[in-house]
Amino acid sequence: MKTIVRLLIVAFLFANVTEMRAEKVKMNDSKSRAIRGTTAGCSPSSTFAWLNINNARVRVNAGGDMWWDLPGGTGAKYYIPANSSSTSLYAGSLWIAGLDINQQLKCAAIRFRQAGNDFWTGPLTIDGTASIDPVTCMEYDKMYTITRAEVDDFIANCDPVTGQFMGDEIPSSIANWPAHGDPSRGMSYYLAPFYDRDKDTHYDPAKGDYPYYDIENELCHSQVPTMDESVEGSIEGSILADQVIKGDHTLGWVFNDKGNAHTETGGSAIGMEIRAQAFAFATNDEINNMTFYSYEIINRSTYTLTNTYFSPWTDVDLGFSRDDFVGCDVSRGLGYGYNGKNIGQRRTLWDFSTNCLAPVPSGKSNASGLCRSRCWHWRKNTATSPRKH
Ligand SMILES: [Ca+2]
Ligand SMILES: [Ca+2]
Ligand SMILES: [Ca+2]
Repeated sequence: MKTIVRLLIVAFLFANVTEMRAEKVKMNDSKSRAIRGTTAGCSPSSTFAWLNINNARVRVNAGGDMWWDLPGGTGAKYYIPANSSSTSLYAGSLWIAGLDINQQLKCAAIRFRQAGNDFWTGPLTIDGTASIDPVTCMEYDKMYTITRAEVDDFIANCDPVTGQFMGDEIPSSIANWPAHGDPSRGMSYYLAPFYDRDKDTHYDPAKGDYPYYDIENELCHSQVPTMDESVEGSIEGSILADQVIKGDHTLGWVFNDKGNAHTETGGSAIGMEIRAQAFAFATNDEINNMTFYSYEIINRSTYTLTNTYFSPWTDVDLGFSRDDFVGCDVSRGLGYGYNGKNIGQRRTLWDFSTNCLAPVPSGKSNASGLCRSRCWHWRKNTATSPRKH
């Protein structure tokens, strides 16, 4: 049984930050912890990419954390304005915890990786063991970067009737799009969303298939369920119809909590596969100052995780960190940070939203039904927040 939820985080940055400082070492907790759970011996991720199409220039790491540079020791990498050296966020990650059938706490969460790590790259097997091996972890230690402009150009080079690609060469970002996993290694056949032009359930850009930006704003045109690996995800004519890539610039990656021992939390592994996107729009309004993060969280284990909680953990460092204050607006689901000293107008906000209910209700064996009847529309220049349907 699989529980799928989708979580969206929006970082709104209204910043005119001029302070810079050398970042402190955030944490060095070396106390020993009991380490439990089945592990695969994967190495920590080392890959990152930049989201940089608008007024924010943001480093995103593939290992479940973002906005900062641990190996390089150079700290915050959430630059705004994009062409400046000013930063407004230090680090962020995803926290997940819940109870298994024996009421045992399972959790996956990281902060600064100096005390350990709970996340590794790559998809898990769909056979119930939710397993992975070091080779797969390493193979997927990468970011898939694509832009809406690349896909628009690609479509313009496809025959409008047959879909056949008529250009000289398919761009590598489209040719190498990770649409499919390897079923012979236990993975789901469907990984990254793609538009299946010829409806043959296989990704083939030479025949006009493309990474699935919602070009025509036609989402939810079908009620066909998706991501149902009980039938290997083979949904005729509508593969991943309610899952799209978003933004004008998109980073995609897959990570999990089964690649090795949870040395950050000391908790037991859950068996979560997380398909993540970081994206941004280039606009002439306030969206140009925002970045977005979307997580599809899939429970690949055979047990139901009850009393489940998710949280996007965020460490605000609005320039100089020691005068920062934080708060929240519960009714609007907003967090915010601001400077305690009156040195210019500076603030940063982040918005948490999900199109599924979280925590997953106790006793639900499969909450994916909560998701299927809903989807998001992303309309450039018209939506300041995702619209729910
Ligand atoms: Ca196809
Ligand atoms: Ca901070
Ligand atoms: Ca500050």
